This record gives sequence, C-alpha cells and structure tokens, in this order.
Amino acid sequence: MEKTFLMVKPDGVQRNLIGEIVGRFERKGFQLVGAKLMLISNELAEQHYGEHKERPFFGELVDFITSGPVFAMVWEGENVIAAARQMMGATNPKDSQPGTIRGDFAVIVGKNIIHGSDSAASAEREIALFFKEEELLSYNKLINNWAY
Ligand code: RTP
Ligand code: MG
Repeated sequence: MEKTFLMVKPDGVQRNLIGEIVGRFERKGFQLVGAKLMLISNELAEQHYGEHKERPFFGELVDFITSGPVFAMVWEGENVIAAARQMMGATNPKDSQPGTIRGDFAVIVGKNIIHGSDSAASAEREIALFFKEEELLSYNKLINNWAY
C-alpha cells in the first residue's frame, strides 16, 4: 500500500493543530502507521530540504523547521501521496483553497503548518530519513473491535 511522509511544522504544533490535522487524515480514511514528536537537527533539516539548498529562503526554512518540535508521521492508503497534497492545499496560503489545511489555518508561505511528500520518490526518501523500519507498523483495524 502507498505511504507518504507528513509533518506538522513547528507553527502547527505551537498553534495546537496536531489533533485537527491527524483527525482530517483519519476521517478521510487513511491509516497512521508511524508518528513521533521530535526536534529536527540542522543536519536533518538540510538533508530534508536539500532540493532547496540554492534558494534564497533556504536559511530561513532551516531555522524555522528546527525552531521547535514537529510531529512527524507516516500515513498509508490508496493514492495517499497526491491526496495528502490536495488536502494540504497550495504551498502559499494566499493561493490555497478554503477547506484545505493551509487554506483554513495559514496566512504566509514561510509558516504553512504542514509538510507532505510531493512524489513517490520523495516519500520513500523522506520516510527513510525520519523513521527506522521498526517504527512503522502494519496492522488491520478490522480484526479487533475495541469499542466493545
Ligand atoms: P513542503 O516541502 O514544506 O511540504 O512544501 P511544498 O512542497 O508545498 O513547497 P516547496 O516548494 O517544497 O517549499 C518548501 C517550503 O519552503 C517554504 N518556502 N518559502 N519564501 C518563499 O518564497 C518560500 N517558498 C517556499 C515554504 O514554507 C514551503 O513549504
Ligand atoms: Mg516540498
């Protein structure tokens, strides 16, 4: 099953949006297979955002993503990479539609609440950067019905 890497950025954690964001992906029908609250080192930030190394905002981006705890997650489901990007909305909140996470909760591009892998290749790379294999679970919610 397809997997993607999603992360509530430091602004989202500070604004108490972890539950809201996790809830959206749960209600959509995707399955959480790994998660942790963590601090990102400078080295990990530079690797994660390596594709933006030459961009003028790279320094700010690294400073911001290392500025406080993030909530790193791996989600699984059919077409989850593209669906999560749709649910996140456009990179710049001034262009993201209401109903998307960035459209509903963010104002400026440098503080846009959530990260999500943009392709199968980046999902694979980013999952490996943030999680060990044994931190990812495979489970079937239909086997045990814990409500009863
Ligand atoms: P992300 O990687 O964080 O999920 O965001 P994205 O794919 O939608 O956008 P990307 O092009 O990968 O840019 C990474 C992050 O850099 C910040 N950014 N700042 N000041 C600027 O013009 C600018 N442009 C991009 C954003 O926070 C973006 O999420
Ligand atoms: Mg990106």
